[in-house]
Amino acid sequence: MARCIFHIDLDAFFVSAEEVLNPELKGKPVIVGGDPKCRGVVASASYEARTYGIRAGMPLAKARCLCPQAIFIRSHFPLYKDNSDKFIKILGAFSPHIEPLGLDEAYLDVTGYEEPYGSPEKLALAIKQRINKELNITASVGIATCKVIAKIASDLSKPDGLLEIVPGEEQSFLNPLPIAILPGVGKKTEQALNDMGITTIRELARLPLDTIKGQFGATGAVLYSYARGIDDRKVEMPGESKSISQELTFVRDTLDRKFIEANLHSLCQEVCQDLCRQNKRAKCIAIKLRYADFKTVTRQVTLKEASDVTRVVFTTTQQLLIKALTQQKKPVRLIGIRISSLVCKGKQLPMFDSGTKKPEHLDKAIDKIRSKYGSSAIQTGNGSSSKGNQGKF
Ligand code: DCP
Ligand code: CA
Repeated sequence: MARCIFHIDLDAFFVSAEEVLNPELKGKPVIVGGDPKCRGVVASASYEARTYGIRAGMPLAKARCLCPQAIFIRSHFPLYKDNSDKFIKILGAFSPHIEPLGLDEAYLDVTGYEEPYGSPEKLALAIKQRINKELNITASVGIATCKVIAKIASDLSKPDGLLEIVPGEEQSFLNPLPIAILPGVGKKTEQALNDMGITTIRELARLPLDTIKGQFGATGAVLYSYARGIDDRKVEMPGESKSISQELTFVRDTLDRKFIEANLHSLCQEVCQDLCRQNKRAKCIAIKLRYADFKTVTRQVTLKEASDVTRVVFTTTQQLLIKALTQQKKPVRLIGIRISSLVCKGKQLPMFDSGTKKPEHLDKAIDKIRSKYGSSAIQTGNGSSSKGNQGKF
């Protein structure tokens, strides 16, 4: 039996939440992200602001150039979290099979649950109405037999949309769409496919599996399926995090290695505290550097032994940093760290004492104190307060 999957996504979420508190904002170009005189990027733009070319992720200063009359608002995360919790609760009243993604979107497997409503479309309308009534925010819904098509359908239907791709229509729906719409096709993959003369999903779907796998490896195999509207992924509650990341944008671009290192150390402390809370260790460690010209590089290594020790993570990232800074001598705008390949503690313990016992105990104690009393409760020699806007990798 074909599945009935919904992808539900709140429209201009942060902006919409702000408009509920201040209805005068409605119908105006509104940008949530902060003061355009400060550094930072657009988190959410109202649909009116988007008509000026403003998009999420764009520097606030650029957004102000595009639309000087726009209203800029700082983010209020507790407000968004509250709305997000209510949103997920509403969805739970319609089907128990929910997979939340971020704060404002979710997949819902409603197979069988649509019957009392008469059709999937009527069920989707009931969900949209309920969200609108309780949150005063519009949502867009994509309906399809699998996740990837439901997601594309909701994106294309925005704002306040509803788009159903009925079983059997998947391929004809996908065919004319640009490849960049497929999840997994980032800028690099898009360029590589363009270089092969492929711009639409129709063209992508004509590529033999061997060719696409040879070019893009495992991602290629996934794209091969998606381009044919095949996606067997279940709707399920996400497991524990697969990676942990932190990043910060400096108030001023800098070439000062010691300063960058001190901030990197703070980020390492934070991700290691997170690791400790999750009772995990990480094997893969990466740094991200964004330069003043917005060129972004990442450097990554895999540890011989998984670790959750700040000192180990910091030393590793410090080496990556020094290498990157030696290769590119440009002022740095942003630094980030991501640790992945997380393993539960107890697994992959070192077979031999590698002589790191003492610092590990020390770091463990420091990490414990920090997770209980906060980052500033104790400082080590490398400690430094972060001078920038902190966020995720
Ligand atoms: N967000 C952010 N930074 C980004 C992208 C998003 O902080 N670069 C936040 C703000 C958004 C929220 O996540 O309101 C949801 O992201 P969406 O991509 O769903 O964007 P919106 O809900 O704002 O708009 P849309 O109507 O396109 O869904
Ligand atoms: Ca959204």
